[in-house]
Amino acid sequence: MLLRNAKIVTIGDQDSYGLIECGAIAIKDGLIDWVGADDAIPAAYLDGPVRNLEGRLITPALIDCHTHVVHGGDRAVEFEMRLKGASYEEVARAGGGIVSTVKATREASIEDLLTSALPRVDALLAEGVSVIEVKSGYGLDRDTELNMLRAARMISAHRNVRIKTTFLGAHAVPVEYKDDPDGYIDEVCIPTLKAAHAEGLVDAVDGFCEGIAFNTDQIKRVFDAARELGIPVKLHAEQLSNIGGTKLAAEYGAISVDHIEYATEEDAIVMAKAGSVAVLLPGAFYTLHETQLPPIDAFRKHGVPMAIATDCNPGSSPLASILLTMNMSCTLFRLTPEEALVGATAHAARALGLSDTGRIKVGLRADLAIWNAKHPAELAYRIGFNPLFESIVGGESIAA
Ligand code: DI6
Ligand code: FE
Repeated sequence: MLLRNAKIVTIGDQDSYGLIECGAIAIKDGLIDWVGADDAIPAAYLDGPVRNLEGRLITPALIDCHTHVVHGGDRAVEFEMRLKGASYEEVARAGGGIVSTVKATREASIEDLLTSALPRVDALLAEGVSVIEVKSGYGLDRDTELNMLRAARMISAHRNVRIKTTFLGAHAVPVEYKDDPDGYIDEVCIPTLKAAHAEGLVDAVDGFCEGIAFNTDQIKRVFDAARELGIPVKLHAEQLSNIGGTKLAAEYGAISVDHIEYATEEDAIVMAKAGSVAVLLPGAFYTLHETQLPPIDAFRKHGVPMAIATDCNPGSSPLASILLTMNMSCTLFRLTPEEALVGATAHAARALGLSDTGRIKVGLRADLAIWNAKHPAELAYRIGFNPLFESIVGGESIAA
């Protein structure tokens, strides 16, 4: 198939738009076979099916590289309680907070988990997303953590989307281990990681390194287990304070370090050395009324690739829009629209360890988004407006 008469945003190797004003893309066997100027199309491609895109914009399909779309229940009532003045303790005493999501997730069947995740997935797909990362971490017991990962993997049997699953057993301390987080790590988290890996369910291992979650020693034990199994690691770090998670993650060659509002320039330097991607999550920053900005200038200065993601979760980021995430990354974090688009494509791919998608380049998967837009900055610019015309995932066209 040949797509012609389009404005193409290839995302060049310099992490710039890489604009082709009037271009064409040839797709063969699900891969990009040729890309170039419309007036230089090799004759052979003109013999096959040709589509005239009438000047529309083509970008790499978007990638949401950090989500918790699989979970039970929601926390809308808690949201309302807090806005009526309830304190964190009152919310917790009323059974709210992360504990309530763990309870609802444990009560859900795999089918329930899948069914409740699909509308969130659909919202992302409607905006041109082709890859979604999904974390466990609301089960915090063996069976529920495994069910979360199984449900996540089932998504791609129901939708044309690629799913990457991340084991996040070290997300929170469950009530039954309230006074023994070390016991939880050693007796539940690590054995569950091994079981999930044995079932082939784990693409990466994550943790929440924070005062309210796990310290660096506890995360280190999880990372050692991951290393033994040969699984790449990533980490929720320095979201609310700086306790050294970024440096630990870099020591383990983390593919990404996520949140990192409280990271320092020194952290940026170790991330650059380790080749870790900085995953910025403006939805959580917005929801939590956070004021500490991630060290964007230090990431730029030291060449740390910046990705952005929704962090779609029922507590700190009930956000299922990658386009709004791009807008927030510009407005709240002062990314340029170009950085936002690279962050939701090429760098998001890298944060997942994927080298076959995220750019428009010969040999990569034909994962494309076609927009009713004239300039790529339009994608980050509008709020609550979706200009998607069509998605192409692995060469297969999906009408918007
Ligand atoms: N960071 C967060 O902000 C959330 N998890 C995490 O690792 C909070 C999750 C929740 O409140 O449900
Ligand atoms: Fe998260």
